[in-house]
Amino acid sequence: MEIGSDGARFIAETFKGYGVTHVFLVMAILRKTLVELEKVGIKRIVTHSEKAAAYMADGYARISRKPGICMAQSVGAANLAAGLQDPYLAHSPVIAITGRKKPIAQYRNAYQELIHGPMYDYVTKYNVNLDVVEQLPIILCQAFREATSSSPRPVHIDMLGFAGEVIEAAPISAEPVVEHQYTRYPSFRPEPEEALVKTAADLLQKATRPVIVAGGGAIASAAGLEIAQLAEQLSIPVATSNDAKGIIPDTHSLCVGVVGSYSCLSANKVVSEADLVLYIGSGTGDQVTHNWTVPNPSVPVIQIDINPSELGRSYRKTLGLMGDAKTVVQRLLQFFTTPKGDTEWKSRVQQIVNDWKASIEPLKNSSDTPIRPERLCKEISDILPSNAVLVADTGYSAVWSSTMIELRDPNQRYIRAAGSLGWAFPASLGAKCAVPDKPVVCFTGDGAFWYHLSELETAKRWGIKTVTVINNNSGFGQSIIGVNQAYRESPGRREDMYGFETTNFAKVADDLGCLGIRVESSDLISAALKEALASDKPAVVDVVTDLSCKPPIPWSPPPK
Ligand SMILES: Cc1ncc(C[n+]2csc(CCOP(=O)(O)OP(=O)(O)O)c2C)c(N)n1
Repeated sequence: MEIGSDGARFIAETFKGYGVTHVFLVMAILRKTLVELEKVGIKRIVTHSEKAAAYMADGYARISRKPGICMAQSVGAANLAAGLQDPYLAHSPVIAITGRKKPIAQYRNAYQELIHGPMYDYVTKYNVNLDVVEQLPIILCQAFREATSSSPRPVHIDMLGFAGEVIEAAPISAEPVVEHQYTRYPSFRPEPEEALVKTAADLLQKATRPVIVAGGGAIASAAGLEIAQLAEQLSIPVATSNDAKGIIPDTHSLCVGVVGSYSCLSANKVVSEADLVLYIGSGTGDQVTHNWTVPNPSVPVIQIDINPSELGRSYRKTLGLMGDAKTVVQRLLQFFTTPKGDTEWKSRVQQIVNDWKASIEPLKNSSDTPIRPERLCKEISDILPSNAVLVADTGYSAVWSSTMIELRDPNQRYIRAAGSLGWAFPASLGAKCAVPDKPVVCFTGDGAFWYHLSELETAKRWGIKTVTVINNNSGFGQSIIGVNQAYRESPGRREDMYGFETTNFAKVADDLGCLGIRVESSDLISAALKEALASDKPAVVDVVTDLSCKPPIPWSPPPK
């Protein structure tokens, strides 16, 4: 670095060294740094809200395996913090940078400013103030270390100066140091003692109805190949959390689908019938276990997790293996040299899966108008390119995409909101920035799309060519059941709680310089998706669907 350098140049050089290609922000933050970032070739994506910037950084991080960076000035800090909830829940390494006014403005009614730290406490694993430029080399490196290590999660740095200008303007003589270990996650691949792995292998060998449940940690570890090998060697069915959908293809003979509350009937049934559950990188929270009923709490469990605090958190009969998913499964594989071949359990599992697939087939082929979401999902499955990234929103968008869209190629990726409505569209733009050569398809409801509709302009401005498929039923479909339950028989304007004006998002997209295609008949979905994927503009496929359609309620084990 040049002699007489400053904080701005130091930050830009450090980001460059860590392999950062994009930062996502709302002005005004680190303005001098933005100039330096241009010089080193890092794209500065200015968004229309801080929350969208955080979601873009999140989508970028989940797909690139590198930290995603988002920034906001002092008054934007609360908006940015709100955008960290989803990456926090999804274990995604987002680095958030904000500015904070100088001490002279503190404790005397500073304009536009609250204390930032507490707003970030619950959405980060490392949340610090950076007050003098000499801290830059220490704190920037620690931010990358924290974000990518053990179980990844967001971090926050609050820099001095309402736009961080105190830090970026200050001279610094230190050279940037890049620790390559922390440019990507997982930064380390720890493994447990051999004896524990042997005990786990013995349990797996003896079980007659074992099942694997893979979670987001298995995706973070890129353990798909090893999980498929273990499953095939032992004829073990594989269920996944929503986050791990696609870790083995949905069409694999041992794949039983997504288990839990946003689930495939087949997965809940198979996991309920298992006599041993092998969790691989799964949080065992309420959603993946359908409120801790699937599997039954009495069932023995083997749990692999990089974070030892997770081992046995929800299931008391747990053998915990602390380590990286991919590495631990590789160690387990060493104990199984001959394939188990076909088993009674495998036949039973395949029967359950075939029955479930046959039961949804008519809906997937429906030609009803308005269009059924199941048909839309089938058309997406048929068209989705073999290297595509599918980004899904929460609520029914997560249920429809998790259960009805088939990922048939191991190179396809699936990410979904950890619960924040509206996440998917900006996250898909971030994902596309991470993999510009791959097709990125966003699957969202109209209620979710409204949140960050303005980012269509960002997509156009930066040429971020995603395809956004809107399941447009002019309302909050998932809210209807709850609203009806609240009203019961009483009269009233229940539709006010979930219904919207009819909106043609294709026209809106068109007006913003994107490609917009409105689809009102199921036989036209396929051509619209093809045209959108081939387009040289960001595209919106606005599919008019039926507000009354509901995915099936998740299967629960019968009470004993
Ligand atoms: C930030 C946030 N607010 C509210 C919710 C609750 N919520 C979940 S799904 C949903 C309705 C979603 O509507 P839409 O995106 O149109 O999809 P649809 O259910 O109609 O398929 C709502 C309000 C949420 N998950 N996140």
